[in-house]
Amino acid sequence: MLRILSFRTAGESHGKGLTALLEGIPAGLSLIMERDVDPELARRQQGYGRGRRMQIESDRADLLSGVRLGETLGSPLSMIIWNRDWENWTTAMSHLPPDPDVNPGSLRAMYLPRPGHADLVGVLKYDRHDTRDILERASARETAARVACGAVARTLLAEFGIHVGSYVRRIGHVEAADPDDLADLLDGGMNERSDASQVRTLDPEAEPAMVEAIDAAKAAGDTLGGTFEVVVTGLPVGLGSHVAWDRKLDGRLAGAVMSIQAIKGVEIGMGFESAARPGSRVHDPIVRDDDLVRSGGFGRTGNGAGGLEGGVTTGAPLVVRGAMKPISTLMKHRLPSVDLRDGSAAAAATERSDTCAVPAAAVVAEAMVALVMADAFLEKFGGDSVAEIRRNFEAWLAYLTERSWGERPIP
Ligand code: EPS
Repeated sequence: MLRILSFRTAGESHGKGLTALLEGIPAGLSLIMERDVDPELARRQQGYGRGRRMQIESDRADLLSGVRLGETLGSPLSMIIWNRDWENWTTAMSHLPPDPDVNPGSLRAMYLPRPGHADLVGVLKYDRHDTRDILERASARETAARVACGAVARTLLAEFGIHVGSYVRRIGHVEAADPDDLADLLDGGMNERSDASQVRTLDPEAEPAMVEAIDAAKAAGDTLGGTFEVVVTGLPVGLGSHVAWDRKLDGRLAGAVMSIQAIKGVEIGMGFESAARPGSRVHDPIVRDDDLVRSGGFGRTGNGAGGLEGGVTTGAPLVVRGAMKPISTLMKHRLPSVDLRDGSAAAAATERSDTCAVPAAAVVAEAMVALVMADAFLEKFGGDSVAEIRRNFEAWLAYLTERSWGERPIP
């Protein structure tokens, strides 16, 4: 999915912390953790319906390498997000073999795999017995490290006037109305509006119903999923490519968003709806518009394509939607499962979790989309420094402005 940038995360949910290693960011990018990364980590912690863990944590990225005197060096960035909750888990998550005298309960083993979670497939695949050996890494806590990497990617994109935002479209059965002023929100102002809502919706009328649905699910000991939309503005035409399957941006974006815990569907632009319509009501008519320099002087009268044609950016806003299933830890509606100790039928395990994390998932999806789009940007305009990339980018914009209508001689 990523061709120029690469990133890795490590860490267990209740281990000491999460590590992120990001390579491929050019030199000369102004980067300050407190300004550029920590606020994104804080955004990920928000959202109505989160569990008590988010009151324990106050995520910050501790930078170990890659920046000197406020600017990136072009070297790998390594960051650690310390888990505050670790101090409550030092026995259960110790890297040392257990003390023979330890109270077995303090090891917090779990033998009742949750349907929908990685618990069962993980213990079978990795030949473990305690599902904690799996669930600690499968946990969506890992997404904090992704958001730290994504925050750096979006800082790079912002240098070139490219902004990433998101909002929630659905929580359970409650669907928000389409924002009628979406166009006004596209200059980086989207998150100001969506972050002001506790469920990150742009529809003030849907908000109370969404909150009510989360309250009802919580009271019932159940969980709720939903859908969100990520929008990227300011992209120039020509990122990605139609020439090879693994260079098409639709696939790169879908893979990146689908890799987020609990995401079960991704759409680009009109997505599944386009399958139900005739072509004449799907494709966006092309018009000339000399003001749209980043689109090469061409516009579209709609954006059903979601900013991509042939896996290549058109210059229109990129629209990526994701569907999140409900979290698989159920407090009361515990589904049938099997006890891994003796094979007997038993209700699935339960432990502290979120009732709904769709608002946070949208922030994580912003991070993944930012990484893919920064990667595609570097693929086209790449260089070792921000200044070199700027020269390449400006040359492209100049070419788009000056490109002639010249006819080719017929050979
Ligand atoms: C999360 C931290 C986790 C969960 C959640 C995401 O903390 P804990 O398990 O200690 O409550 O709140 O992860 C899940 C719901 C899950 O199923 O993995 C976080 O930091 O986002």
